Amino acid sequence: MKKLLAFLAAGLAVCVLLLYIVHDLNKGEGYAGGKTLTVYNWGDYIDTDLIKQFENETGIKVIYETFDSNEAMLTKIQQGGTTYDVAVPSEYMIDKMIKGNLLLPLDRSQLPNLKNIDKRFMDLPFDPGNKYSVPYFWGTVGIAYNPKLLGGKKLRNWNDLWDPALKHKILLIDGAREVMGMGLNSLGYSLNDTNRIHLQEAKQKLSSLMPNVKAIVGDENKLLMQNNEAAIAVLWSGDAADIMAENEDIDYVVPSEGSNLWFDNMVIPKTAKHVKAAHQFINFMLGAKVAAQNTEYVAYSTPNKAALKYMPKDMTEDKRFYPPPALTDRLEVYENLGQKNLAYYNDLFLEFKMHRK
Ligand code: N2P
Repeated sequence: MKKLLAFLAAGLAVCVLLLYIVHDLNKGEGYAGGKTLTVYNWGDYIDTDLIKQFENETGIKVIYETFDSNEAMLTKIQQGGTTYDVAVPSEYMIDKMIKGNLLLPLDRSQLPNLKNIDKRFMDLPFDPGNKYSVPYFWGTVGIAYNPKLLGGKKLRNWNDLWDPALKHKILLIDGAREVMGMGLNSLGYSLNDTNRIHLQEAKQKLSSLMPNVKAIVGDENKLLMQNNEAAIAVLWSGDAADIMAENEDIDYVVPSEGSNLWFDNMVIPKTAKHVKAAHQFINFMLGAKVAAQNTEYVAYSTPNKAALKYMPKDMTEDKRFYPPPALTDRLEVYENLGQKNLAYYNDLFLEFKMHRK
């Protein structure tokens, strides 16, 4: 009997210990009892050495996850399975998340490095006063192409892509706003157009581009272009910069009909469990030297003015990736078009991908 009791007591002790560990892990504390921070960012969008540096400097363990579209990020945050402490949405999604009460206001007193950001990237319409978000990277959408694989052909406009000579040559970003925006701009419409007839026209026009489309891809576009396996890619500017650093033959152009100017900012979702650590991480990423190293690594354009002096001039003086206001002024920023319109964009994009007429 005594043996049985001892056995039951030992079993109970093991159960209590396991419950304690599970509870501890759910709180985001690791086995060692140290703090953790869960960061949710776009793929290929950070120098991972900097994550290690942050961990060494603060003792906070970073759990790092990636997404490949704003829509996928939003769904995951809303599902709530994982609680993210820092995320990096784009402007129209930030507007949507603010309106949906999904973000926590930032505590400026914990972000002294915010002074490093160029005023040009602060106080933008999607987050007046930067109450909820701080700039991470910015850029354009355009065309990267390899004239050597196109018999010397130069591309300047969206409409150039419909040339029958470009059969099976084009890679497209797997993004509804980007591809629909290109269709709309190619017709002379705004990339924020919500007129159903215009949107249908854009989808029809995109369907007629299909013979020239080689693939609709995510970050794989970079290797395909670098290795001369594809001649043209519609992509975000930073990916073009990255590709061009590896393959000198490639050029990048922002099409003359107009295109998208975008901003990706760091935010703290309302469900965050480690708000202080989230501020520490954001402030760390805003540091001038850290931002310079991160920018050299990911090749996107930094809004961090103080970082520029630590970066090579051939990078910061390249007007294709640091376009002056004269160019950016004629580009459009995606607006939050509301649930119904965004769903309509997504549906048309899906139909396009499925080759439906
Ligand atoms: C990086 C993705 C950049 C996202 N791979 C542009 N919003």
